[in-house]
Amino acid sequence: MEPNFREQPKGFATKAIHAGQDPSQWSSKCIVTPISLSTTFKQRSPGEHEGYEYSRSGNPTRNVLEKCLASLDGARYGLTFSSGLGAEMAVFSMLSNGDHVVVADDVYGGTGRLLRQVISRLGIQSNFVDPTDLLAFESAFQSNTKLVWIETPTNPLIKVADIEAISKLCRKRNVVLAVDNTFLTSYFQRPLELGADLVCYSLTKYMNGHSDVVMGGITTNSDDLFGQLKFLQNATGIVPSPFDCYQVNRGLKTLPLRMEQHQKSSIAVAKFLEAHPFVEKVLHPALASHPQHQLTLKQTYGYSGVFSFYIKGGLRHSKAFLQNLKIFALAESLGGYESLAELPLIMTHASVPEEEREKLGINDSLIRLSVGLEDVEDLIQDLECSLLKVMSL
Ligand code: P1T
Repeated sequence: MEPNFREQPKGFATKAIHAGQDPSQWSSKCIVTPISLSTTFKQRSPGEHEGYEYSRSGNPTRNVLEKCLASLDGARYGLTFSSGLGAEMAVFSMLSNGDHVVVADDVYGGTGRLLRQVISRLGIQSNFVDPTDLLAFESAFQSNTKLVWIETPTNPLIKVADIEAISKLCRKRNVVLAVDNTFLTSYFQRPLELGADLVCYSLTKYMNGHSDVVMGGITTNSDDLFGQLKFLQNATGIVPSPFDCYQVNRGLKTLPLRMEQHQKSSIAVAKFLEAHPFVEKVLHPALASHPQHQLTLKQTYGYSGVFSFYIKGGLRHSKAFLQNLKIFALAESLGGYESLAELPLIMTHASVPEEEREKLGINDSLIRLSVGLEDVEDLIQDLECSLLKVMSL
């Protein structure tokens, strides 16, 4: 039986193709957004210009992408940054010495590293709490808490947090809620609809979808947050290049098609793994075995291609499994058309403190897959052959 997610309203694909792209904004009326390479723009008189003055503060190609991103999230504003972590740096830079952040305990390793090893030096402390335990989450709030940062689903343990419930906790206390929506994209989850204040992305992943750009993005409906972030984008200089903006804008045109196929293939792969004797456990929210399966169906419009599983045996087995794969490449990242597999313990989450990793279950048997757009029969066969090899070790 196929999972019964929230129904996607009509119109998303049209927005992905047309929002922000109006040809009449270009003197040549070109249909495809041009790559505007000029770093500077001629002014009529000092301080008087046509909307652009210097490419760090605003660029025509970037502007198209930012409008399209905003539209896909149903947001008033969109902003782009030189990487996902760059976007996070802008969000954390809104805080001041003495402020406090409540963070989901399972987040991308680089997000934890940024908070633990960089932002903490500015006198901003963070508490890492399980976002699926609302009571524990609420009790982590302090009088100086200014920001809540969650990923849902989380990387790499695929825990699903209740965005609406957490947004109510934040609203009561006037705390900003930021949701990292990298794993699901605007197509499968729109956190602003559920009460979030900021939606953050590593656009490097599904939104671009072709593993050839590193970029971050933020969308919001708040005039105040947009104003602060727009200022920080320019003042800190964490901006993407016009060529990269062109690529991501192009990638968005096929987002719905790609995500539909990622969803189909990842569910088929997850079901195959769940039935396999050498697999201990599969963490995939579209499967009924996932602890937040019902919440997932209520909150999201579908599921992407990234999920994790525990293989039987130890490090010897997980390493051999990854090395024997022929189609899945052993590599970090996710969300491209190509399938990837990795060991978070040693790769993407190596910077998480050891005791924290043990507590969470990021161990030597945890494998994360990013199911790509190859023929799913070939992907399943690849996994099956590799599992067969390691079973006999
Ligand atoms: O890599 P960058 O564009 O800077 O994005 C950082 C980031 C932010 N949020 C999430 C949920 C992420 O997964 C990432 C980057 N993640 C990987 C590179 C990875 O393999 O998990």
